[in-house]
Amino acid sequence: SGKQLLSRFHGCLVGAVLGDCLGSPFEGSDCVTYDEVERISLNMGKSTRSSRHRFTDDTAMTRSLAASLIEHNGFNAKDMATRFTDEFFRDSARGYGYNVTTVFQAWKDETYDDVFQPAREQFQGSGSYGNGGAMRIAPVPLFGYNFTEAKLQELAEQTTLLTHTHPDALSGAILQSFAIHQALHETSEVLDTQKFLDGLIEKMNKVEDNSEGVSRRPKRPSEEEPHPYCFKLEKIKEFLTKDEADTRDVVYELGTDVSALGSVPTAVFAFLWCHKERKGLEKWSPFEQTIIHSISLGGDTDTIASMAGAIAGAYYGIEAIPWEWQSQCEGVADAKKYAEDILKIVQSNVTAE
Ligand code: R7I
Ligand code: MG
Ligand code: MG
Ligand code: MG
Repeated sequence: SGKQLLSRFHGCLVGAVLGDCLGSPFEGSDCVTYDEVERISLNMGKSTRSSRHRFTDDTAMTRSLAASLIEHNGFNAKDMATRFTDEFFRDSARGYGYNVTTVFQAWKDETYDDVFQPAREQFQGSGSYGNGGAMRIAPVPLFGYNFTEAKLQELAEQTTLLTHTHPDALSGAILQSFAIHQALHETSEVLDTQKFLDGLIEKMNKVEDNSEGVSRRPKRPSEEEPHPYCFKLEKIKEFLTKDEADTRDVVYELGTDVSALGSVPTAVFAFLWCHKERKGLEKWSPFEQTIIHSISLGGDTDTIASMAGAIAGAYYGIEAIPWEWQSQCEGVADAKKYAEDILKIVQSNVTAE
């Protein structure tokens, strides 16, 4: 129903903001205990007013991406690039990745002549493999709620190519889009996590085979693992067959770094792992577990918690997200407005067809 869908759209973008805000105090640290997450990110026992959490670049770029899709009813490269850049120069102290800021500078200097060129020149021409494309992708699967797999992939690639051209960055953004898209469409109350992963593996196999990739997609240099995302999704399947997972094993196998390959599968894992009640997290709901567990893995905590939060929010809906958490985080009301505007477009596009 319409209401249920609005709840999922709200949940997705609010989940993304919350993960970013609550995860950012721990970005770059080692594994974090659940107690520390509760004390610092959740301000347990403290007044919430005085300790509002700021969002970082993850949310800043998500907002620009959403606003651009809404304004143009789809992808407009120059407009999206302009919004990313204006936002960066308006408020650059949001913890942006170091290299992506040179893309913003080049756009500004070259007056957005060829918006795709600066990203191609990153890292001596191999392109950034950072998770910056994936971290801001949530509006894409919302906007593409009724899209085919191929169309959703294309939109994810277009928005990512503005700053990240490395195949790993593209595939990471595509995987995160598929994960949110599946979560939005998932109606069973008890999730079949193996089936959820099989769905992602089937889609990512095609992506990684490169058979259906768009022509401008750069070829992946021959590497040890030809299907690195599918490989990690299989690892997640293994973890999920067990009752407990050692954090060090998860970090070792899946990663918690700023690369797309070392963080997007981890976010998918956190969502699926926390669908069941987990040791040490008994007092929390599955959505809450997802955020807390994501942060506890350490490393790129804002981004992993944000991506996991977006998937979880898309599945559990806004009702699953505690008001207390929402009120502590900057940008929640705006996230809801973006979700509503995107849903309106999705629904009017259906009527128009
Ligand atoms: O991907 P990006 O937008 O960064 C996002 C991350 C998130 O964690 C945010 O929360 C924020 O903290 O930053 O920005 P990029 O600058 O494109 O990539 C991030 C980092 O990944 C770079 O600064 C590099 O350290 C690393 N990196 C690479 N290193 C070597 N070779 C990305 N691509 C390469 C590469 O090809
Ligand atoms: Mg950040
Ligand atoms: Mg193959
Ligand atoms: Mg980060």
